[in-house]
Amino acid sequence: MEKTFLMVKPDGVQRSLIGDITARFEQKGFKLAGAKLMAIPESLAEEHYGEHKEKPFFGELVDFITSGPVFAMVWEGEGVIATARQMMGATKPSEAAPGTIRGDFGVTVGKNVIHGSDSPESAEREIGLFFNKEEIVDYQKDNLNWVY
Ligand code: RTP
Ligand code: MG
Repeated sequence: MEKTFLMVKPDGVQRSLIGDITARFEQKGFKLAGAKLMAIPESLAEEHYGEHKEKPFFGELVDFITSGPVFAMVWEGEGVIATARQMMGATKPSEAAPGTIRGDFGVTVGKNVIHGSDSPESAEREIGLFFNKEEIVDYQKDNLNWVY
């Protein structure tokens, strides 16, 4: 089954949004496969956001994502990579629709509450960067028979 990497960013953790954000993906019908609260080392932040290395905001982005704990998660489900991006909303909260996570909780692009993988390739790469194999749990969830 398809998996994606999602992360409540330091602003979301500080604003007590872990529960609300996690609930949205549970209620949608996706399955949590791994989760942990963690501090991101600078080297991991630089690797994770490597695609933005040349951008003017790269330094700020790395400083922000390492400024406090994040809540890292792996979620599983049919089409979860694209659907989670829809549920997150546009990168700029000012352009994110109401009802999306960034639309409901964010104000500025720098503190936009959540990260999500943007493709199957980045999902595989980011899950590998943040989680060991033993931290990803394979289990049955019977209520999902009513989702699929
Ligand atoms: P993310 O990677 O965090 O899930 O966000 P995203 O795919 O929606 O956006 P992306 O283009 O990958 O940008 C990564 C993060 O960089 C910050 N950003 N700041 N100051 C700026 O103009 C600017 N542009 C992007 C945002 O926090 C964005 O989430
Ligand atoms: Mg991105």
